[in-house]
Amino acid sequence: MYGCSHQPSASIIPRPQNIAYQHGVFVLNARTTIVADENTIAAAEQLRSLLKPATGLPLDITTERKKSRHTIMLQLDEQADTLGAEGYSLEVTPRSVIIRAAKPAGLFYACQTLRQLLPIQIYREAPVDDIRWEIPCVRIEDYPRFAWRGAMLDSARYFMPKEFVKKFIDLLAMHKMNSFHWHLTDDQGWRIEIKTYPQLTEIGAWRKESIVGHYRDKPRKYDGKRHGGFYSQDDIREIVAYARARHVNVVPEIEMPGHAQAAIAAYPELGNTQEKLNVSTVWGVHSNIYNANEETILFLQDVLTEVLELFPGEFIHIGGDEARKDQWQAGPAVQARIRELNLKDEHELQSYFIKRMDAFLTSKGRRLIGWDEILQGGLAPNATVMSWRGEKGGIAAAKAGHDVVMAPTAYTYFDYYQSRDPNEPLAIGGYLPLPNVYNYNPIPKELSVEQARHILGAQGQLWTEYIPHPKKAEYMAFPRLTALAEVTWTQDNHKDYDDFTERLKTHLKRLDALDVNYRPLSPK
Ligand code: TNX
Repeated sequence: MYGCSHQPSASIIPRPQNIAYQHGVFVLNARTTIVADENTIAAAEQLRSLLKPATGLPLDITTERKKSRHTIMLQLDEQADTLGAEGYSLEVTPRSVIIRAAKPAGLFYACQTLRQLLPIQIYREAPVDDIRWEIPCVRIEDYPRFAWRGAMLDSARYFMPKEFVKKFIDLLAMHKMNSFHWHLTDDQGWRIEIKTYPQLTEIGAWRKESIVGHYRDKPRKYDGKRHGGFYSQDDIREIVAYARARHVNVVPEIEMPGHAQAAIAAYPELGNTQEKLNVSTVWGVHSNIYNANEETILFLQDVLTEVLELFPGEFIHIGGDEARKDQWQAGPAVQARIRELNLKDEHELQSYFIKRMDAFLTSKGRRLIGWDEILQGGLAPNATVMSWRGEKGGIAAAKAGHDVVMAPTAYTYFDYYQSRDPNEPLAIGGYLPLPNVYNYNPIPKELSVEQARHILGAQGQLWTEYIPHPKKAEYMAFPRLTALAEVTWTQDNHKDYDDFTERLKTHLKRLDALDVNYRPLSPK
């Protein structure tokens, strides 16, 4: 056993691209120091605070490059950029740990790997007794396959408390995922404070009650309990900063022109009918969509102006999905607008609507992203497409030279059932067991190498119609999200489902330590 108790493999998820185990171990103890310079001091402090709770070790940080034993060295090194902006190398010998990356994100991911090389108790939040903090000697070179490795959380159908949003972001970062798509508005709730339009949250953030059971149940049942909540702009700044410190970009989604009933309930002039609407208490696709008046477009641009101040990331998601056109067809004002703008039909009007947002966001130096329905009636020039109704929309967009994020229902909808067990907790429907997620390849065969460069990556969707609280969100997200982490990080030829499930057994113990209510693995 060459003195190494961890041979031959540590259970790292997502699996690194290249990993070679060597003999021996590095032991983290009271003599260990972290060596940093002015470029890596922030990463060093972050590493110290990752290691401190469970080990209780003070771990001094020094900027002297002394060649002593027991050092963890962090180096930012432009030479390391062959491994890309998020790649890193990690070399563990009995004397030292050396981490190199071209950019801070790489250092961060190396530290995530280092944690996974340690005993699983490293994920505990208070000192663990009787443990030798051994790290097996390895050489790792690692970098992600895709730039967009994400998950979407729907905070609109059920309000998700701020503390859970942070926990979710932490879990993404631990899995080297870098994109948190935050669904903030929908028919059943508006969840982001907009100072110019206070009724969006005063009225739009609250609904009378919620469905109990499935919305197709007959008779439909309700809980009779008011539900709601929203994130103040301070909450959002806090969450965005929290994510940023973990190299997670937050992509806010403000839905338009459909899924707009909560906003129309708050400001009826945004709608198409004179009817007084409530914040919706049912699920499904609604007819109440924004009208396309100039005032409404300007209202949404005002909303986006506040959104841009809160979310510094490049991408802003404008929804675009499931906008039923019946009210536009029936509405004389909308029909007049279609004629005035010289458009063919309602699809072209939707396209016009999205193009206005695209031009607006582009003028502010940002990029619009929307669900694949934004292809209908013509894609806006700078738009990126999130392909959910299968991969067709994504393929068409990539062929037309647009960037794409893959989010197809068949592989990435974590609101679907995880097994056929009748005791599985209530879900929206569908069937998406763990191996199906794992075996997904976000690059469709139909694309040439050149076109495939437009596939930025993939993300998992946590729609919450049937997920009223964080514990159920964790149940639905895990372990499927760990599989998606490997889909988006690890090269396809390094993936192996059996090997993954072996590693997952250890990894689930880490999730236990983090109090994640994952779904247990099905027996083979
Ligand atoms: C479709 S996916 C929707 C959501 C629902 C989801 C439920 C998408 C862009 N729209 O509004 O929550 O199905 O699976």
